[in-house]
Amino acid sequence: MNSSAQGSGAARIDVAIMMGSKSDLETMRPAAKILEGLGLVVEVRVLSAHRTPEQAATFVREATQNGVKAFICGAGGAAHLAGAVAAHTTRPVIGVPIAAGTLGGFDSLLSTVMMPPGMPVATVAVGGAENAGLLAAQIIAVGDAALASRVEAERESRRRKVLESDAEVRAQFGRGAAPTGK
Ligand code: C2R
Repeated sequence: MNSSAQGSGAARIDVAIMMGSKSDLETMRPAAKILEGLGLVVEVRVLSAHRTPEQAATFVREATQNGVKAFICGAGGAAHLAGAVAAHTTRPVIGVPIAAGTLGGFDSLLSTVMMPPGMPVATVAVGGAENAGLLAAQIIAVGDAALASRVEAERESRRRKVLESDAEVRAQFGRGAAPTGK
């Protein structure tokens, strides 16, 4: 992870991953992991629309100027981070609702997804950081053939794992089972 603490500098960043609190980090880590595995450069920041509104807005504007291709924003509770980020950029913004507090994530899901017309936030499942990373990669891959083949290979490896599980389970039951010798 690129975890430069100040501004966004001149280094190439493909995807900015933001979260409202450090308490969101373990939920958000899979986004960074999948993106880095696909060869993309991420910058990961703890910045809050509520608690650090100015720093969050400055980061988004600077990252946009520096060519970031997508933002992923995770927040729990009254999750306004993704919407606030969308207000400062026209790059794609993907929201990850986080289950924090008493309502199990339904609060953050609605706060993230129910954006007004003109301000889209592509919202994944509660806790769906891995899908957020994959979605960002798929968006970027539209203009990047090498990345597109890495995304396709990743999809293929999931396909293969399911088919291996299928073969294993079929071997235990019914017509897929190995003959018992009776
Ligand atoms: P703490 O654990 O720091 O008390 O935060 C965070 O994302 C976290 O899930 C509790 C929850 O508050 C969320 N938070 C937001 C925003 N900033 C922090 N929803 C925001 O800007 O939307």
